Amino acid sequence: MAETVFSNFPTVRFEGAESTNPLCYRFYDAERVVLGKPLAEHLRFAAAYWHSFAMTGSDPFGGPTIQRPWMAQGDAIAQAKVKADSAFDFLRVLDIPFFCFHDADIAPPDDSLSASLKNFHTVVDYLGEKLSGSNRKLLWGTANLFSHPRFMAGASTNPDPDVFAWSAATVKHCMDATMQLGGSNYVLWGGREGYETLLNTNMKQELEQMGRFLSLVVEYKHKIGFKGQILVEPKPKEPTAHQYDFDTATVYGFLQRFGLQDEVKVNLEANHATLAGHTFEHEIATAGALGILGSLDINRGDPLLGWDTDQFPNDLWSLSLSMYHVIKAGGLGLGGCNFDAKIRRQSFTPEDLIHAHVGGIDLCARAFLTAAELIEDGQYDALLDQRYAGWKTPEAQAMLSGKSSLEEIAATAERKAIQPAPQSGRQEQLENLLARKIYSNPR
Ligand code: XUL
Ligand code: CO
Repeated sequence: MAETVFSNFPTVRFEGAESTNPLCYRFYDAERVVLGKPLAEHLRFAAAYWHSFAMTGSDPFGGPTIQRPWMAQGDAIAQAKVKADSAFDFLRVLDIPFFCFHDADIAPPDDSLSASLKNFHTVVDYLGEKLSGSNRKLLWGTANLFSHPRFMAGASTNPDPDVFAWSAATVKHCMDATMQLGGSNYVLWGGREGYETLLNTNMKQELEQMGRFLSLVVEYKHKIGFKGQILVEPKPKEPTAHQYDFDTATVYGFLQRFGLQDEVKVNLEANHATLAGHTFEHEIATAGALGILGSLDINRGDPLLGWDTDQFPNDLWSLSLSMYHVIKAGGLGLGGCNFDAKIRRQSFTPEDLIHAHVGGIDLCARAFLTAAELIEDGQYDALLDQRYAGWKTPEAQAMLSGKSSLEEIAATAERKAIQPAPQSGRQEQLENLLARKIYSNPR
């Protein structure tokens, strides 16, 4: 393999909680079997092409700061290939299986649709060569339908049907590429599917367009025999003031309206959850309860800034609860943990990128081990079961299953002169149970 900016870094290894080596895993022991399978299979870690190999650290106040040496090497396709070599070498350093990409991250877009698609397929074929014979895999592919000015008023929700058609063509080719590369999922984040002002927006029309677009995607998935999952990624705002895919509950309502609730799941992101006024664990528990948990975008926001800062995670409390709800939902299945997180503007060296991922991977692993211990220990689930134990009686079951009518329930309640007694919610006791697991090293 050609020399890359990561060539000098050895592969990061598991060394245990006592290790003081800053570039080792202290908790992520990929092979370790927990709850019946290796940690690597539970967590399915992925690096994000856009944050790790494409973005340059520019922000609204200043230009690029991050070293992307491939940008200076040859023509645009040659640069894309050096970038791909570097991305695969980065996966080698972290020793993680997956990556995720948008079309625009891997290949240079062009002004015409056909020229853009030609570039895209050239680099997809190159990625295919790199994947074959390696143990790397594609977690998901997606289309960038938000950066180019043509998408400024949305992609599928654009008032101009030609932008809808351009977006449909792009997604078709991105789905083809995802299938060609053996991807496990295809993701749709509604970048600019929303509005800045109601004054120029026909919301009924735009929602109709978005529903049709998603139905087309699902139809095409079946037509080509793609075995992966179709995932929608909720986000409440940014870039638009009001995004239609606000949160998991909103997306579920939308899926039901278009009859897609058994076809589409969600890709949940921590910073999107907090922007929606939720926690990451809330979104995961909601998706679990609705049966649509698909995959995770791991990151965090900064509560003092309040926008989508996409930082690497550091909150073990929230992540442990998140992993608890992942396990309770039956695990991530074809999904995984994608680091949709970017290093800060001042962290411009290749080594910074490795530190960031090592910390994130270790935190997720530790959170998963903590959640698994909480489950194996049994006390927490027992207390939760106890809280709902009353529902196990035949009378309560009849109320829940629809066997009892409202009048029957009323008559029984009056006859028995029921008198519900207050019960403790035990919040602090439960918090202590979790805290004990979190503040001691996992076994
Ligand atoms: C944007 C975001 C995207 C999606 C993929 O906030 O999270 O990177 O994950 O388009
Ligand atoms: Co994301």
